[in-house]
Amino acid sequence: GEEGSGVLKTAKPEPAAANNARSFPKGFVWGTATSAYQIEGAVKEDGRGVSIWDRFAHTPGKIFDGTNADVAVDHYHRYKEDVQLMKAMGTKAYRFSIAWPRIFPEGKGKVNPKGLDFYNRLVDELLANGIEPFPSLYHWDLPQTLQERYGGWESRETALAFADYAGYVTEKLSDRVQRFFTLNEIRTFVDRGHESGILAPGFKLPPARLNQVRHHAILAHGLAVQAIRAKARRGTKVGPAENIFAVVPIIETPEHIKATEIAMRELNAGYLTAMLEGRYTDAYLKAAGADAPKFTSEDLKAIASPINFVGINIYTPDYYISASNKPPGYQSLPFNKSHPRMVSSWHRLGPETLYWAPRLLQKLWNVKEIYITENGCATSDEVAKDGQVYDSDRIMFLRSYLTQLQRATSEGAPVRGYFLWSLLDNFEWVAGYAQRFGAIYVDYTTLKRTPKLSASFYREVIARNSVV
Ligand code: PSG
Repeated sequence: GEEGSGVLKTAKPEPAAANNARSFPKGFVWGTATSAYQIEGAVKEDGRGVSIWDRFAHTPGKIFDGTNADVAVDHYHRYKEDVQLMKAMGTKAYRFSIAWPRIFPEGKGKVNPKGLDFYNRLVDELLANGIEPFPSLYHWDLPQTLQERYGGWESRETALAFADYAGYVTEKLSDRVQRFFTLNEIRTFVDRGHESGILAPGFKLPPARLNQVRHHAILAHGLAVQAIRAKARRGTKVGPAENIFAVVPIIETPEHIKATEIAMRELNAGYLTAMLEGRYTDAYLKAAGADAPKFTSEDLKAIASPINFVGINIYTPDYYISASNKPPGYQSLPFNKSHPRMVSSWHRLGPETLYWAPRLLQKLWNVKEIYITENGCATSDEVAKDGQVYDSDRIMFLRSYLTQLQRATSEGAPVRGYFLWSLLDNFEWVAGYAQRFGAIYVDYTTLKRTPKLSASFYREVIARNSVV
């Protein structure tokens, strides 16, 4: 039959080279990633409840282009077409998120079976097409009721409700789903949603309350891991998908590498470090002082519940050098004005992040299984006269990052898979539809999908299991 459309239809992959120095390990998992609010649309269908993102996006002045994701790219109705597009690229895995307010419209209490049905259909469609589902249980769309009734992540109640929801989904899907991610990017929704307030729910909390929000979010992760274990069918695996500070020693000398190891542990102290060590670091607690979160040793035990893998979303670098003359021994480097930038204001080019993050996770915490749960970039894509989208800049970005990832796996870093953000152009949060991250272009008037040139590039990478 027809394989996809546009650029993908004409591209013929070369046979995989037998012994290519740029190869990835056998069985390496190649996938794409999306999230519910960013692609689904159908926000009022089949009993879905309201989320904090519906509320936020409908508040005038919050979204750059004044849009919302009521329709988004209509994935809720077009999921079958989208699965065919994944298949045409040769991907064998798909990371999506489950919308909590579709399952529990009020966050807890009464369940909505029709909401679950959508994910049942999606999972079945993926499996029928040889694509492994990797769902995340939370990608920022908190049920609005939990925000109003409990103050959202400011309350422990939200963490408890999340664990119940996670257990319920596990009970229903783990006959077909082997791997779950708990929460996507705790750092981003905590800091940007509750400190700068540019993401939902749009708060600017003082430090003590902000630290408590962060504690409840990592507690939610830990309690969900326990709930998933309790309800799992045999072989269910679970881990976080965190936006770590991706630190890089700008010069690879032993002292700068040492400094970067310390920086990695301390910068991520409120997130991955706590999850992997079951403690807040002394420096973290000292810096917080009287504003430190309130917690029990039971909390810390839950937060550090054993996980099967660590998912990391990686976009932008933080460069470090040693500063042995002043404790704690590391010093961040400011970016030169001319450092290569991507379209998103926060995004700078730093391919070495995909080498250093896995290496540091292995070195510091002996992590045995790592997924790159997101990597990609927005580019200024346009449809050319011939109907194609020639995103050579995205290809350059991906090639440079994947080359560094291959360096990591060739040295034995335990990276098992990579998910390109994103499958499709979609609702990019505060940027609305103004930033396109997809390997597949979406015309926002007709919702027609057109694979970009980068989709052909990615298909080549996958077919050869090698960065080319
Ligand atoms: C990721 C990284 C940064 C900011 C925002 C994100 N950073 O380094 O400053 S959001 C993340 C998210 C997904 C987004 C995608 C692109 O998980 O939903 O669409 O990355 O921003």
